Amino acid sequence: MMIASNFKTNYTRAKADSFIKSIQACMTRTKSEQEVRIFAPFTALNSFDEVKNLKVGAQNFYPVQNGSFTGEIGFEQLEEFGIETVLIGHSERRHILKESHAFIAQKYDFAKARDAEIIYCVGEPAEVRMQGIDAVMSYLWEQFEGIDIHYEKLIIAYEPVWAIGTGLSARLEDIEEVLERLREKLSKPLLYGGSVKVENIESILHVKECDGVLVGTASWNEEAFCEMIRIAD
Ligand code: G2H
Repeated sequence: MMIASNFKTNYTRAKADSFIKSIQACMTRTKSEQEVRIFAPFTALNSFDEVKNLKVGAQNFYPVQNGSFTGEIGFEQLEEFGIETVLIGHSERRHILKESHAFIAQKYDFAKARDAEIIYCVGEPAEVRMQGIDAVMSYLWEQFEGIDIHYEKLIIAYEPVWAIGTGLSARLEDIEEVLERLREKLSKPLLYGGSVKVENIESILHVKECDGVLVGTASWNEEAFCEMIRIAD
């Protein structure tokens, strides 16, 4: 199982640092067969000692090693902190930051060429969900166009846009239906994301074909995130 925390645009460096250290301590108290990831803000990407299967990752990057891209972070700067895992295609970047699919695919290819682990996020908006499962799947498959689905270090996160940060997780049967349909073509780990919390993580992790979760809001409390790791253990 994989359990990943996405800090999004939260935490000062000191707070993120103490959060990560406390999760490392939490993991020493668990069997921790599961893989844990923490996607911290750039300002908190210190070099952390690896504890069991916990890795700190980057929420974003610009698809260059370095260069003249004012305000952006290239891969050289991530590698300096030993970052080996990145998020690509998160709905907030697709919809709020207006990243095009072509740009997302470019980022994917770049991270792949650098041999990074990629958590690739896909998800449909509410209006597509209302049209039924076939519309949802067509929408999701479009998000895989030009994406090498055989890349060894690919992990997929299914995150319905309408469930993100709303407190309203998708129904278990809907998650299962989508993951089963994705599984027909994808052999990589499948995560679910969208209002995962202490109260629902166990049932979500029991969904067929679910290999883990990507958690935002509910993971920003270190006791809650530790409890989720314990539940997934
Ligand atoms: C989806 C998720 C984490 P939340 O963005 O990627 O956030 O758990 O707040 O819905």
